Amino acid sequence: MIDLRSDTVTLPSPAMREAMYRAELGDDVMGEDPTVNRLEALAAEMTGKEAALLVVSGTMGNLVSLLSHCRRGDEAILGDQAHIFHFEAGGASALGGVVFHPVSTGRFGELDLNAMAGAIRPAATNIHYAPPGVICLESTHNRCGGTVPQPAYLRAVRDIADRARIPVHLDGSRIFNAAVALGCDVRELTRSVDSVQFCLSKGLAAPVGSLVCGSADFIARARRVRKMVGGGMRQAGVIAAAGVVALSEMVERLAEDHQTAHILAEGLAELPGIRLDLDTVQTNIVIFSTDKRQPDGTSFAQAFAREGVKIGDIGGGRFRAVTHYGISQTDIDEALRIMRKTWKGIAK
Ligand code: TLP
Repeated sequence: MIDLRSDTVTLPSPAMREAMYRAELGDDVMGEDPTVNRLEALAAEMTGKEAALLVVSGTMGNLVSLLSHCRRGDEAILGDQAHIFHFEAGGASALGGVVFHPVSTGRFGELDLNAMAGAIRPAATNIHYAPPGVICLESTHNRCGGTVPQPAYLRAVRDIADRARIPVHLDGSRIFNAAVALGCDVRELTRSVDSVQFCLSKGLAAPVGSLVCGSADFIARARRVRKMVGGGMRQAGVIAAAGVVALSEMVERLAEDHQTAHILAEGLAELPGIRLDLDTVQTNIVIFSTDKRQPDGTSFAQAFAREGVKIGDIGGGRFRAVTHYGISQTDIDEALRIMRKTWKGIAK
C-alpha cells in the first residue's frame, strides 16, 4: 500500500528507535527529564527563541499558545482556511473563551493584509468589540496545498501587529518544509512572530510531539496552560529522544519530499478532468480537484485505495496527497501508474 494520506503516517527511523531505547529519563513535570530539556533547548536555538516547550501534538501546541496569548473574550484573528479554525475542534474557543475572527485567505495561504488590519478593532474605542488578542498565521499552509508564505509577508504582518501591540502566533506545523523550500534558515521566518508551534511528527518523522517556542515569559505561561489541559508528561524523554534525532538528521531530507510531490503533481495534472494548480505545489502537499463524480456516490479516494494508493478526500471534490519519509521515487512512479489506470476506468 502506498499511503499518501498524510506525512503524519511516517514511522520513526532506526536512529530514532535506538535513541528512544537509550534515552536518559526523569520527571518532566518536575523539569527533570534531561532528554526533554535537551530537545527544548535545541528547538529554542533553532527557532531563535528564548525557550521552548514540548507538547503532545500540533493541536495542543496551538491551543496552549492561544490560551497563553489571550484572555477569555479576546479575539484570535486568523485565516478562514486556517487549520486552527477548521480542524482543531474549536479548542481555543471551547476551553479558553477565545473568539475566532476569520479573514479571507489568498491562493498561497497569505491573509489579506487590509482585512487583517480592519479586523483589529481596539476595544477601548467601542464597547461592542471583543479586544484583539493575537494574530495567527500558518506555514506551510495546509488547506492551500502546502504553500509557503514569503518572509516579506511575515514582516508586513509583524508591522501591523506592532502598530496594534498584539502578538503574532505561527502555526508552523511544517515550518521546516517552508525553510527548506525557501532555502533559508528557519529563524528568518520565526523572527517575525512572537510564538511558533512546529510538529516533530509530520515530515520530520518522529512518532509524537510538537514544540512551542517563544520568550521565556511566554513559555512559562504556556507550561502552566499545558499542565491545565492535562499535557504534562512524566518520562517524556522517550518521545523527546526521537525529536532530537528529527531536528538533527531529518530536516534537509524534506527536500526529497518536495521533489516527489512535484513529480506526482505533474503526473496528476495531465489526467483529463483533474484540476491542479502547479504553482501551489511548493512543498510536500498536492491538492487537486475534479467536477467528476462516481455514479454510486463513493469517493475516488476509495477507488484508488482498492488499487493500492491511499489519498485524502478533503471534501467538495478536492483530494490531497502528501509525500513523506516512507515514500520513495519508485513509490511515486508506481502510485502514478495505478492512479492513471484507475482514473481511466472510473472517471466518466
Ligand atoms: N494536520 C493533519 C490533519 O489535518 C489531520 C494533516 O494530516 O495534515 N496545524 C497544521 C497546519 C496541520 O496540518 C496540523 C495537522 C495541525 C496543526 C495539528 O497537528 P496534530 O495532528 O499534531 O494535532
